[in-house]
Amino acid sequence: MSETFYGPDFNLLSKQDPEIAAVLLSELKRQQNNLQLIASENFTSRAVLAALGSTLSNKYAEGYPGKRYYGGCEEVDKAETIAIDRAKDLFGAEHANVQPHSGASANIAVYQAFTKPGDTVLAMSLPHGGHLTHGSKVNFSGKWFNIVSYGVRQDNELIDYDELRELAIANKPKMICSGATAYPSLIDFEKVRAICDEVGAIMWVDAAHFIGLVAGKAIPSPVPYADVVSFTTHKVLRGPRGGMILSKAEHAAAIDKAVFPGMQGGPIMSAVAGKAIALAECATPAYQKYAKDVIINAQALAAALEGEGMRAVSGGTQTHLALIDIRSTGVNGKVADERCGAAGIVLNKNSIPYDPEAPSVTSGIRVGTPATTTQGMGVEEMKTIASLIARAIKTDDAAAHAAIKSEVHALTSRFPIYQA
Ligand code: DSN
Repeated sequence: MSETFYGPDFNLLSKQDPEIAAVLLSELKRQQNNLQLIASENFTSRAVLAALGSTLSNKYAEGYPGKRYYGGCEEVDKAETIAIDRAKDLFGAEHANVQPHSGASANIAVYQAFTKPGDTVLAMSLPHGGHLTHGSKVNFSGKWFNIVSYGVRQDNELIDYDELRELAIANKPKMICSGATAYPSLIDFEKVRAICDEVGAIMWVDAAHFIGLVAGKAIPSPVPYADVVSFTTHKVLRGPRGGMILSKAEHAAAIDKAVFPGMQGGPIMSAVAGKAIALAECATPAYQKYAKDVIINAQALAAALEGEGMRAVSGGTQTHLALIDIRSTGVNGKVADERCGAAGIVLNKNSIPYDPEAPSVTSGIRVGTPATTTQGMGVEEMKTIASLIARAIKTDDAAAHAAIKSEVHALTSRFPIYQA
């Protein structure tokens, strides 16, 4: 069954390069047979996969539609123009750049468009959920910029907007960034805009995690408030791996120049076409229902994990992910991640706010529902998944993990993906 999913080209690949063909096949089976709860992953459509495997991959197209540095760009120009128009329509944005290869690339372009090395930027602290490119000391952002971090309050685990305002007034940042990898609540963009206006800072929203929920009209959009919104296209949004930037018209030239030639050369045109396809999919009523279901499922999963004696950080979730404090189980995040993996449940260990454990160990796990919701799972399955997670975490017995894995297989085979 799996072999036929890839189509006739897979037979060619199998003959030419059996080693890599085997990897493609076993990764397909891994995605089909395990529970995929990584909050930043999803199952993209076959139409998007078709674009990624197309001859658009062969084309160099440095520049922008109508202003390229290479000949023969008339067809890829159409794909990029369609992607730009769809992004502007879907998000009500004044400008869209669809070329960044990834979220990190998009963020390099944002820094470049609005700041110079050494400038002060206010961003969410990594241990409280910020992204790597929001000032990690081992990332370009932490090395080249003066990053001042804000976090969440210890009592309610929500962003402390008072602290954010005080830090903004004290440090006069060039840019204030909102967005996170492990923040289950909504961000108050109106409040952040007011703080940016008060101190004259650029408002940058890194919407990588939640932009798909915005696309599906399931949560409020940052686009009307922010100067610039960067994001990845492969999370809830369910497109190909890649990045994108939306901005106000006044910043269009700075963004485009920062992406090319500032940050990268030729765009990956097969991915640009895939982004266009995903954006059209996001504009459908079916996707809007999906986005709402993702949140309903995340809330059900968080509640069921609480029912198993664990604690949902900030009391639950308003998005696609939940951050779970698992200290009550006596097991740390690293061990929980390994035990769940042995049971066919793919999730990640994650620091919780004010975590006493090191980032390599952690006291928490992060669970997300974009992929299982794409499979068609609902609230009942979330309850089952919570129970499977709890059982997997609480035992170190290999036979017990094997038994849970069989139950995982039974569940995932009721919600098949990527069939021939
Ligand atoms: N690495 C990504 C995540 O999993 O959250 C950040 O975009």
